[in-house]
Amino acid sequence: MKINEVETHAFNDQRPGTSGLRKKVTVFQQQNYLENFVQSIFDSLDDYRGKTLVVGGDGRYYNRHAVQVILRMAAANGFGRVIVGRGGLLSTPAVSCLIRKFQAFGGIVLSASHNPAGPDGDFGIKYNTANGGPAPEKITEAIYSKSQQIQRYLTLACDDLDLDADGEQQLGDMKVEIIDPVADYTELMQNLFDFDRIRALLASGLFNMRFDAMHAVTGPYAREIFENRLGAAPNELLNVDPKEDFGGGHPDPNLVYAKDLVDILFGAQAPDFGAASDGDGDRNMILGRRCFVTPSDSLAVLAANAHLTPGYRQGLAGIARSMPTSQAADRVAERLGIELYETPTGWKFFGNLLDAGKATLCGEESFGTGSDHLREKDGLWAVLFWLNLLAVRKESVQTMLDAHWRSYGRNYYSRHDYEGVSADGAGQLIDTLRNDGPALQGKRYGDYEVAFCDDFAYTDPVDGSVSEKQGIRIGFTDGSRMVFRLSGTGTEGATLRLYLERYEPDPEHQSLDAQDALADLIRIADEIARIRHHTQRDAPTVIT
Ligand code: G16
Repeated sequence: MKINEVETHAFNDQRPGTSGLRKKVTVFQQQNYLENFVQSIFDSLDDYRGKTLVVGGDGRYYNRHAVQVILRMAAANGFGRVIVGRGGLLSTPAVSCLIRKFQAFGGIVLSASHNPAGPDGDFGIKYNTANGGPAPEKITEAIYSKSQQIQRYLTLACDDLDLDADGEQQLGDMKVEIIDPVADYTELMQNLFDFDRIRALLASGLFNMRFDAMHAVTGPYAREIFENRLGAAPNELLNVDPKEDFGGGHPDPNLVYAKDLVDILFGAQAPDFGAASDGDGDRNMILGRRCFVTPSDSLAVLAANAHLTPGYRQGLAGIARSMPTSQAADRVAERLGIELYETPTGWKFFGNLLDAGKATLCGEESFGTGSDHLREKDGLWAVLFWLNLLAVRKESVQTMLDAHWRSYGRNYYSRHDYEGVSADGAGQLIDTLRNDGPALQGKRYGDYEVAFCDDFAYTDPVDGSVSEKQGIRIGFTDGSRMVFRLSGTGTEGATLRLYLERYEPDPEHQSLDAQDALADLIRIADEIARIRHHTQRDAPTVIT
């Protein structure tokens, strides 16, 4: 089959963000835009000829087209085999699972995660390396650098392949293997958790759950795992048919965008357990009856109880969390006598710690939890982990949470997002804090005294690489914190994130609403950073 060398010109906006390249679909639809980025990925890699690539995405609009483009380009660039999920579908954790299981050279994930989809929505593309995890910064920077020099891309002149029939097809010298997107991932989950016990819990008649796939990629996974393997009733699963526009929704599993599920769990005759995942299946939200578990608390509870599951019975090597995630897990690590690692935002920063066996569990405040079973965060894994613990402890989610707080203290926590604000204003806010912040030390705001203010920098303990300017931290003498940073995943203007945290050791004061408990810090944050002035907004867009 003839290899075509197509002339092209660089686009200057192809620097990957927190998690790959995310743009509006209309940006990706520009002539050669997708092809340029795919060729830049290949041009930044060495020694992949004849090797295996895994390709799949969350099924959003443009997914199928992108898979066809990548297949032709992978063949023209000399890959030996590409494994593709049927219909072009693979959740992000499933891509990670397949890369590891089949010892692939790497993988390409097509997703803009929880961002809305459709012709006017977002699309994204991300490269994962042989360990199954997102490419580290040195590779994403190399991809960007190639994208700025690109003059040609390679492709094959041929028709689209049939993505819907399992089995092997030939594309030039390359094999394309279409596989069931769900099977290998399901097998991995079965090895980690006690499916018999969870099945018994679901069959007991005493326990009801709801899982909301939000019309995104976890639908088929949830059907196979919860319904077929664990015996959940069909009405316990919501929105399990993946749609190219996610049913017009915003598949971000949080209190705002998963409102239908939240209403069910906080309504009359609420079920015992609720959970949701996002567009590409790597995020999770955990709910109990009239109870919300923050992702930071979820990490801490999973870590404290991990020994109750088959997969983690041997104990944990260490715990890692992103810097803005609350310090609840730190207390668990301390009690377990294991190391706690604080990394910048972005799952890619956990990769080295997991590969080196330094951390077993990882978590982020952005509804991401995972472990060394993969190199991506994993939504359904977290749901199964909770179900396994509930099946063993035979307690409600709220009871488990209360017991955890009584034992370790409660880290009240909230994130306030100001989405789509002016990039200049948000940039000024951060610059001002960066310059003037250190002088805040010793200043008092009501009951709070500033202990330090810095711009978080991280030195990777495995390879020594340094990542700077990862968020402004203001710490107070009582251990409370606030963090300001700009999101690296938005596609419009800038998104300012404010993370707030206050520690409460006294069980008598652990049942406040988080916003009430954090009210003073919220006021102080505005006073210090002049949020309203810089964002021109009176209130955050999303509070979680
Ligand atoms: C991505 C990254 C996460 C990160 C999140 C939010 O998640 O994989 O590590 O925490 O974005 O990043 P930011 O605060 O920069 O917007 P996902 O689920 O969007 O791929």
